[in-house]
Amino acid sequence: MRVLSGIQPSGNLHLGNYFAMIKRMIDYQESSELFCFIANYHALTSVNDPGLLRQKTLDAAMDFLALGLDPKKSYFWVQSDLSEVHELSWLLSNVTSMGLLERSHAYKDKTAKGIVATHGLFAYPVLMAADILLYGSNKVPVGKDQKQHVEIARDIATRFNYTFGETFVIPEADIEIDIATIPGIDGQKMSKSYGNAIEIFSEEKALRQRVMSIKTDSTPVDEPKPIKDNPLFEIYSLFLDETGRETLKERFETPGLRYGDIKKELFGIIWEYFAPYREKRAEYVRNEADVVDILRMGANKTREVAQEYLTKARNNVGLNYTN
Ligand code: AQP
Repeated sequence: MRVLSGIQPSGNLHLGNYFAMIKRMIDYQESSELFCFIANYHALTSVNDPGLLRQKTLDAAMDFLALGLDPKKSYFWVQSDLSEVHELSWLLSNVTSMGLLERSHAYKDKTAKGIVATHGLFAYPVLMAADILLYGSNKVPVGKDQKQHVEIARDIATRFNYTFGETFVIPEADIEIDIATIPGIDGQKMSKSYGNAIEIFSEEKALRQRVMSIKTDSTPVDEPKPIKDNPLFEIYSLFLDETGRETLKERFETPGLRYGDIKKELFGIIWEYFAPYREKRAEYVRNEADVVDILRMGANKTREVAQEYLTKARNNVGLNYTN
């Protein structure tokens, strides 16, 4: 089985990215063929600072490697190293109706938040479909925000296969229900670009400050605290198993709990959880040239798979006019 997912280097990676996607991808390495890429073409829809894009691309690569992505076992590359994806994107564009793209929630949400409504942002789901279909992916582990995009990829693949004959694998989204949408410190979806993220590789002081500013309600100390729509409870729960979650729930429901104490505890848990990964990451930072080599080799290895699907698609639509 092929499992694929990507991440935009549009900022620093956060707990939402980690628990909904990165951690699950890394777990998949044991049982599947894993395809993982840094989506820098996609990031261009929101980043227009070249230095920042370069830096965040390398940062994301180091994050993934430190968190356990094994480039020998898996396919790991930077999206822009395989321009094949653009050719496929164009082929897919021609079986994609405007109506399908107009229904994209992500496009509507982003433009409502002030991101300029460019053609790139509008066509984002087509490029994402190309990312998925180019490698014959069966499963796409994502957070709930990306579910619709995977459904669009399925629609496009189905339409293409129907029009030009069997070409692509029809992929499916893989969403973990318990962690479908992880809230940020303001209770909205945690996002790199909304200024509400808890970053996994923050400095100690910045991390403490972030955790201490998680939004809480004004329930008096001597009353039970709500757990529903409570970002503090939800973020803390990410680090617990079922029994731990039950215990945390009881603590919230017992009068006397102080949010400030829970936040301090949570800071300690996050800091400890990522400690071994921080050390590994520091090694990659010291050896940046090795990271670049890993990415180049990853692109070469992945190109072979991309060529196979692209050639098939080119032939099936009739671009190969010598046949
Ligand atoms: N808050 C979240 N809860 C659950 N899943 C999340 N993901 C992101 N935020 C949450 C999942 O992380 C993966 C990578 O996301 P992405 O970088 O490709 O794009 P995104 O969904 O747009 O993430 P951000 O952080 O919100 O980035 P910006 O601010 O640049 O748009 C995806 O699987 C996503 O579902």
